[in-house]
Formats: sequence, structure tokens, C-alpha cells
Amino acid sequence: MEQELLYPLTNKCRFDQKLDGLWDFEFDRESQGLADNWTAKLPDPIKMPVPASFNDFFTDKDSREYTGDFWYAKRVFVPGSLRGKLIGLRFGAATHRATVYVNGQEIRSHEGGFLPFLADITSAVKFDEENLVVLEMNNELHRDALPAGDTAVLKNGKKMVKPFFDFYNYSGLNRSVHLVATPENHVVDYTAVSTLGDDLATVHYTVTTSQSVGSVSVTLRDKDDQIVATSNGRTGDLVVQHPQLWNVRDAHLYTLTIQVTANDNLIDEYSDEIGIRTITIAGHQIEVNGQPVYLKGFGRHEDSIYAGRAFDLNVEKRDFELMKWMGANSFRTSHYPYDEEVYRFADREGFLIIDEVPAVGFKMAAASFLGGLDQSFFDGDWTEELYKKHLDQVTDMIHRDKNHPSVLAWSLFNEPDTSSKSAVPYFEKMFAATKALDPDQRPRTFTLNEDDTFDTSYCKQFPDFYLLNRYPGWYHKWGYEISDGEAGLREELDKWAASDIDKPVVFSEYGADTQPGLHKLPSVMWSEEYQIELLQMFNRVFDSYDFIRGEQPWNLADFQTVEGNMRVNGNKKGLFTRDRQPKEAAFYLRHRWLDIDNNFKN
Ligand code: CKX
Repeated sequence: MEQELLYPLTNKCRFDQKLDGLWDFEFDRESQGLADNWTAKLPDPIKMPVPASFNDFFTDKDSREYTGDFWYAKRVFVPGSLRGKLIGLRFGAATHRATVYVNGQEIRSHEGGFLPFLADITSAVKFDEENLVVLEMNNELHRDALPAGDTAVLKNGKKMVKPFFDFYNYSGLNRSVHLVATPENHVVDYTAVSTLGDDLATVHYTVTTSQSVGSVSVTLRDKDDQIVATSNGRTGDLVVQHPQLWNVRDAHLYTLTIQVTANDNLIDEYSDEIGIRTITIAGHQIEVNGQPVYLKGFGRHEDSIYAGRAFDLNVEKRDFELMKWMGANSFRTSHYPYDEEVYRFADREGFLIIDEVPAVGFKMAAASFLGGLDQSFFDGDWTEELYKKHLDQVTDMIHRDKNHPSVLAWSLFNEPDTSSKSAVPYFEKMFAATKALDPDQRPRTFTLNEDDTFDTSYCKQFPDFYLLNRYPGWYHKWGYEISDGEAGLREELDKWAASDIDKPVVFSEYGADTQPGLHKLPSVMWSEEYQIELLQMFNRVFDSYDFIRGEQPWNLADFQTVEGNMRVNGNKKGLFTRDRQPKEAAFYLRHRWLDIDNNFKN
């Protein structure tokens, strides 16, 4: 049960209850909790909302910046009606590592703060009683973990994270916790991949069950709840006549229902919404259902005031409304897989997602946010251990998200150091090991940052299409020199154009930090006018090269970062403020995007 990642639901065979609300919470400054029996009782807890990052609730800096071990606990009533089923706790995201105890019994540990995990608590649970659920957690950063960074010990003995990236290390139970129950013989996973014919589509499915007894039947229903195809068996084809295809900003979903029966008794049932569509890369085109698509959208963060990196349905709803208002059709889950609800929104709204694993900070120079470390990242002796965790998280991300029609591609790294040859073996291994993970064979990619150019990157052979993060006009050639920035950008793009590489290029980051309300004529950096001028510069460049097939400025909204001399209370490159109100540039870009069709350049 522990490797199962299907989204929980309640129906006549299954049970799902969110355990959100106030939990007990306590810092374990001396890492003595285990020795002092905190699994039985936290000695002096405070109340902490779940889901939430703990950091921004505190008014003292030691607590906000706390780095190390910390604990959560909650009493959970498990109804007797669930006897005979497998009982689990599903944690949407425990950042960054957690060990689960139930009634004092250790259940399992998990590392990786942005993907769900299931703890099978069947053997520990007491029915018709309250059960004590306790989590020992840790939010340190290390070079052999994702996302990468260091944990320093200050002279006063306190720990501090030193991320090799700029987003704030928001920690805690950032997504919902679910109490779930499934039949012992149950649907463990399914895959559904479509191929298209002439006014006909075939959904090729596989279903895995926890036991081999029983038979499996699969039904597909349209939005009017009419059955459009049925099939029997653990693998099979669902043939749909006159299919309504899932398309960009024109989503059509079908409900797939899997039933497991034995001797005419229903044993388990699982339903999910799927879309019928194909994704291909053809030359320098990105295609959905065989038609070229130009990406307009954003790099984003799960970030908002008070609750930090917690998933918040209200913020998500607002973000989708903003993206729709802008005329966007896509986004990247920079720099980690987001809450599953985000993908469900995107499935319904017809947005394309570049789904990114938290392989961020794989570059010592990125530590420049805190002073810089000059060494090639992949020369480090930590890469063997890191690789294992990295592959584990790519595997889980693909496992979790593979059935979402909205997922366009997998991003396996953000801005890794590829300008040293020592990156190549790591990339070779990672791209080989992940090749067959996705039954839909979506393209795989990663973002190339400023130092990793056409001339300097040793890893250009790996991606199926390119994501470029480029900052002329901001991190170099800024202000009055922006014209040289444009010239430099064109020089690099001319090289891509003249090469024999024929793959799409998407600009996945570019932008200028902008203080909302700061107006200057003529513009200066940080003013609203300068942000518009920088976007105009990039757009001129995008429109001059046919192989550029998408633009995703950094970022949808301002977000919290580490403190430092490059940031004024966060990264301000948002087109929207942190409280999701537009800067002037949002109106400019909206105008451009409403004028550009989804099939721009064709
Ligand atoms: N790219 C020079 C990664 C993002 C950062 C962005 C920035 C960088 C730029 C790399 O996570 O926020 O500094 O604005």
C-alpha cells in the first residue's frame, strides 16, 4: 500500500477524510524528541494549522527561521465501520522529511517535501477509538538532497539553511493529510493513454490491483454521464466514436470508472477524470492532437501570505482566474510538483503544465544569493546519494501525474550546472533511467540558465525541447545597457538557428524585479515602466525566431525568498503582486497574449 499514489476518494468501497485543521506542534531544538518519548506525547505543544508552512505565523525570528527537527501530533478517531479495510494516512507534502508514528509504533519515513506518501497504519490502528498520530519532521537542506543547499550552524549554535536557490524554505505539513481506507483487494494504480484515429479514439488502459483474484471492468462516461466505451480485463482498449478531444483552453473530460468484482460482488471501485489527447514534438513544434501550440504562461510558485507554501484552494482559484484573464494557456510548476488539485484545475481549464521535480540548486554559483561558491556542482562527492533521491522523486512525480491530460512535459532539473563536462554522466544516467517511466512518453526537458548557453552547455543533447531561463536586462546588461542585452540574446539565438538542432525552444524565465507603484519617466530599473520595456524587448526577440515556441515570464506573482542584498522582501518579478493584484506590465502582456492564438507562428 505504501507506494500507492492514487488521489483519495470516498465511494461505496473507499473512505477518505481530510485531517486538516489545528494540529499540535513543537520545535525539537536539541533533537531529543525521540529519546524523550515524544512519540507518546509532545511535552509542550502549540497549535499549528494544517495545511500550512509554520514559518510566517511566528513573530520572532528564531521561530520563523527555525531549521532542524520539529514535530506534529493529532488524535484521529477511526470509525469501526472501517474494520477489515486497509487503513492509511496520506500526506500531501511533508517538507522536507518525516517519520510517522501511530500509537507509538513507527510506521514509515519519507524524504522529499513536495510529493505525497501513504503510510499503511492498519497494524497500528485502534477502531472506534482515538489514535495518536505523531510526525517527526526535519527541514534542513543538504547538497545530497532535493532541493539542494547547505545547513550551517551559526556561532550561537542555531542552525540556518543556505539554499542554492532563492525561494524561501517554507516548511511543515504544506498540503492536506488524509485518513483513507481501501479494500484489501483494491485498485493500486491505472494508466490511460490515447491514440487518435479518424473521428475515433482509443484509450489504452492498464489497471494494477493489490491481489490477482477478481475481475476488472472499465467504463468511460462522457460529461452527460452517458457510457461511451467499456472493456474488461486488467489491460484493454476503450474505443470512443466521435471523441471530444481535450484541447488547449478547450478541455473535455471523460470519467473513467474501474470496478473490481469477485463472484458478482463489487470489491473496489475507483473513478477519475481523464482527457483524450496526444502530445508530440515534431521538429520545432510542440503539438497537441497533432496541431502546433505556442505556450503563453508563467513560471509560478506555491506561495502566499501567512501560510507560505501551503496549498490553498482560494489562492489557486484566484491564480487560475488571473491566468485566464491574461490569455495564458500554460505554466511550469517551478520548482517542484504542486498539489494535485492544481493539476485537476488545469485538466478542467485546458492549461498545459510543464511538471518540474525539485531538482533545483544543482549549481554552486546559485548560492550567490548568499555569497556564492565556486565549484562545479557535479564534481561534488554528494552526487551519488543525490542521484538516488532525484530518481526516486522523478519516479514518484511521473507515477502521480501521468494520467493528467494537462501535463505536457517533465522538467527533470531547474538550472543545473551543465557547463562542466562532469554533468554529462549524471544526465546520461537520469535520462536513460526515466525514459520508460511515462506510459504516455511525454517529452523530457530541463531549464538552461544564463551560464549554460548554446556554446557552453555540455548537455544540449538530452532535452526533447529546450527551456531557456535568460536575464539580460536584469542580472546583466541592465538599465540603459539593455540594448546590448538584446543584442547578446540575438547572438545566442542566431547560433541555435544556424545549428542542425531542430527542436522547439521555450523561454521559461525572464523578467525584472518591479516595485508596484514605482513610476519613473524615463524608466529606471525596479519601476513599472522598466518591467514593461524588458518584456517588450524579449517579445521583439521571440517574434523574430520561428523555433521559439513559447514564453513563460518569471513569475506569475511576487514570492517570498531568502533575505539578502538582492531582494527587498522577496522576488518582485511577478506580473502580479503577492496578493494577486496586477502590475502595469500585466495589462501590457495581456494585450499581447489576447492577440496571439494558441497556434501562433503557424
Ligand atoms: N532563476 C539567474 C531561478 C528562479 C529565480 C530566478 C531569479 C532565477 C534567475 C537565475 O528560481 O527566482 O533570480 O529571479
